[in-house]
This record gives sequence, structure tokens and C-alpha cells, in this order.
Amino acid sequence: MTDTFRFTVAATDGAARTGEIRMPRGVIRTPAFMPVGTAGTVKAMYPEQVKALGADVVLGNTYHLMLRPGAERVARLGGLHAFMQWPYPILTDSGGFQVMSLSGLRKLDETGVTFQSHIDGTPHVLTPERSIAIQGQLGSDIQMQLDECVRLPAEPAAIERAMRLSLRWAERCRVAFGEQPGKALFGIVQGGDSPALRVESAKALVGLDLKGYAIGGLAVGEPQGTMLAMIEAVEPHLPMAKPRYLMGVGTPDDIIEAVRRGIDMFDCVMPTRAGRHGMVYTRHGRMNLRNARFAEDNTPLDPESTCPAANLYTKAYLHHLVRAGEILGMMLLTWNNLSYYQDLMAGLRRAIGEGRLADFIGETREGWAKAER
Ligand code: PRF
Repeated sequence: MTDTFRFTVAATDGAARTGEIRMPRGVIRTPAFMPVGTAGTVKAMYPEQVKALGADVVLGNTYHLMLRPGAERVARLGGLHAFMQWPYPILTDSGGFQVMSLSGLRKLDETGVTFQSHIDGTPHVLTPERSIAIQGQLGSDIQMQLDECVRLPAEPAAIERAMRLSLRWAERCRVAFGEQPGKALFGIVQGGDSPALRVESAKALVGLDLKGYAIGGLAVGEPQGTMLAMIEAVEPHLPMAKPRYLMGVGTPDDIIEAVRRGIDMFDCVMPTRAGRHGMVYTRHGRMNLRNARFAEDNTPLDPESTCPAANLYTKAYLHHLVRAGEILGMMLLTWNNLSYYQDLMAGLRRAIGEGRLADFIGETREGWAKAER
């Protein structure tokens, strides 16, 4: 049986690659940035706007959706794609990471994780099998294994225990997922800041022959250099022919450095969350529009951008909206930020295709250096 989930690398430049993941709901051009749509919405954005910016896939969260409105309800209503009017690919995170960062009272053992809802305190259990069942009810196209992510710095023994538990959970997720043509289960490499544990985790996951591999447990408190060293340790052990996803990363600079080291997929709340807090990303760096120096700045964020949020409204107006707490301020800043991130990814893809990644990175950094701080 031929699978309708297929990844092809079209061009490489050093360790960097550009290609396509084809699946029944669409094509993901890589390297890809996946806007975060935690609760069935990329906050402050219409789905069609997200697509128009060039996003081919959004991320949904098992943790949030199982608590509200509930995975069974989403399934009865036709699945997450129909529910949120996003007919393109959806990747869902498995829940473990969000349990650790959001829920109250939690207990983790071999079986899974028991936790209290951050919404109403009700108790819930997430096992590898249940996480996969929920991701199936949501209709997710790319499902993530349940894993345990430890924040850094951490004791080596704690890192090793979590990595081995995550491996055992990966096997259980693989059994629970079974064969689903057109859909994918991704494993998650753990191992903290230990190159040896990272390599061991990667090799064991590759042995499970999954359709893609994520690197988790990074951007959790360690310096950027440590994160990049972990990517470099793992990358040679991941198959060339399968997509690689760096979870929860990152800043534009993190993304560039990770793409250069062979990463194909990213997700991060940064552009959306920052946009709701007055921060904008532009070709000329990051700016906080709350700053008084924008009060009478009658120029747009970026006249050369194709996004109206960047080329039409003035900084003075955006500053006013942000200061006044207006909803439109959040909408426009989020729109601008996601536009910037998607344009960056398109630029990276084009540069890798043309074998000029180093030049593109240099030009991008020169632009940031012009930041009005
Ligand atoms: N595991 C899962 N989701 C994640 C992470 C992880 O380690 C991270 C770490 N940056 C973000 N999201 N399942």
C-alpha cells in the first residue's frame, strides 16, 4: 500500500533542506512555520488570513481541546478542520508538555499523567493511548507522541529518566496509532542538554520507523548555544528522507540557525503572543509599539511588505490601538507578525533552493541591525 503522506527534499544547502510534505489535506512547504492555534483558533486571526499569509499547517493542542470543548464533542461536530474552518493540514501536540506548563496538581508515572484542569480543576488522565485517541477524534493529520519534557537546567538522572519514559511512550503511541495512510505519527527526541542521551533517544525512535521526528525539550531555559549543539548532535542520526520538527521554537534568529542545521518544521506562540502585547517583528528587527516614541510616527511598519497590517496603518495608529487596549491592535499586530514569520520562511525556502542560504541569512541580519530601538 502506498502512503499518501510523503516527504520529498527538493534541494539542500549544507545541512539545510527545502521540500514538501504531501498529504490528503494539502502540501506543507518546508522549512515551515506552523502558527499556534491552541484552542481551535490562531488567536486574533481569521483562518483564511492565516492561509493567505502562506501558512500550510496550523498546530492544535490536545490538552486544551480535550478540556474545552472536549474531543468527543469536536468529533461529533465533524472534526477540528470543519469545526474551525481550516481545511488544510493540522498538527496536534500530544498534551504532555501543556500539562506540565499549565495544569495544577499532576502525577506522572509509567501509565501516563494525571492532572487537574486549569479551567475548572476537574481531574483528567492522559496516557499515550488516550492522547492518540484524542488526536484521532480531533482528526489531526500529524499526531505527536506523548512525551515528558524536563525544563533545563535539570539533574542528569531526571533527564535520563524522562527520556527513557518518553521512548516507552513512543512505542505505545505507535501501537495505538497503527497504520493510518495519509496521516503521520511523529516521535519526539528528548535528552535535555546531554548529547549522548539525545543520540540514544534519536536512534531508538528511528528504530520505530515513524513518519517524522521532532526534537523536544529545547527552548526550555537553556542558552541558544546549547539548543543548537543538541540539534547538531541529533541531526546526523535522523533519516534524510523524513521531516524534522523543532518544537516550540522560536525567535526569527533561532529559526534561521535551526534551518541551517537541518530542521524542517517549527511552531511557536511568539509571533501571536507578542502581537497581543504590543511587540512587532519586522525586517528591521523587533519593536515595542507601546513605546512613546511611536506616538507621532506617521510611517507604516514596513512599506515593502504585502501585508496591510505592515504597509497601510501607521505606527502612530498602532501605538494608539495598543495603548487603548483595542482589539484591532491585537489583530493587526498578530497579522503583521505572522506575515513576517511566513515571509521569513518563504525567503529561507527560496534561498536554500537557489543555494544562497548564507547570503540570505547575512542580508536578513543586516536588516535586523537597522532596528529602531
Ligand atoms: N514536547 C512536546 N511539546 C512541546 C515540547 C516538548 O518537549 C516543547 C519544548 N520546546 C514545546 N512543545 N510534546
